[in-house]
Amino acid sequence: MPDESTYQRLSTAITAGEKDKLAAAIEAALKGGMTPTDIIEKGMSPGMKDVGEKFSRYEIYLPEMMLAAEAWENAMKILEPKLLETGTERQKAGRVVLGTVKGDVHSIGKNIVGAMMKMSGFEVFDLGIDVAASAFVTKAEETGADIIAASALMSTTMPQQKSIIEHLEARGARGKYRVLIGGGSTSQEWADSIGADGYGRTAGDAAALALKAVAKK
Ligand code: B12
Repeated sequence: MPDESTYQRLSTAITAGEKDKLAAAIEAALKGGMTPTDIIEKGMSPGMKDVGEKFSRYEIYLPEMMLAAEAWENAMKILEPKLLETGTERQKAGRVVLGTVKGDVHSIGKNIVGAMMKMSGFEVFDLGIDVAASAFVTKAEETGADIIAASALMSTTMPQQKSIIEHLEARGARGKYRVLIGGGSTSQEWADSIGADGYGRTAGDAAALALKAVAKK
């Protein structure tokens, strides 16, 4: 049975950037029957949110933020295969071109979005981080994708999501793809203002939105 102390252990290990403690807490949580999604969403994510808040209050600095990110990435080596195991074996739901926009190196949220989409049956073409708007469009054309999903964590990089839509329009291809956006400071209002097809607050939302988008297509 998941309990508060398990979530607390996971969160504290992220905040402290302690990768061995985090790995041990994850093993214990999995043994106790907690799902990988709950471990991520209810344990690790609140810890990472705390890291962001402490960073903006100058209580921690870049090296601490990097340690937290390292602990997270190490944890995903345990969790991602488990996430995919719980995914349904079904026909491909569709194709997604995924990436973090130009100027932005944040990969953690984007990677979870990719894992959740794979879990929902999508074929995911992950372009990585710092991806130019034109590269999203080129890859979508090349793979015959249904969806372009773009992550942006910073207020300075959000305009790149708009740039993807502008590139699609310039190539006369806007109608061919559903554009989903998410990450950090983005919002439904931002999605509406740039003419995106959907905004997701969490990776779970991202997968649900993607399924809805292909059903509509
Ligand atoms: C970890 C981290 C880093 C790590 C990233 C490591 C990595 N491999 O990703 C490192 C240390 C490298 C880093 C660097 C920097 N960072 Co940083 N970072 C963070 C931090 C603490 C956590 C981000 C994270 O991974 N969260 C956990 C994941 C799970 O959440 P998420 O990314 O939001 O993703 C979820 C949802 O948003 C959604 N989602 C995400 N993408 C998508 C896409 C779609 C399509 C959909 C539908 C949904 C979706 O699903 C995900 C899962 O639920 C945030 C704080 C914060 N609260 O976001 C700051 C933060 C984003 N960073 C910040 C800054 C300023 C920087 C630096 C400029 C610092 C510096 N001085 O160098 C550099 C940026 C360099 C660059 N050019 O990109 C600021 C940005 C401020 C702003 N609003 O513009 C933040 C907000 C911290 C702060 N409070 O000031 N960072």
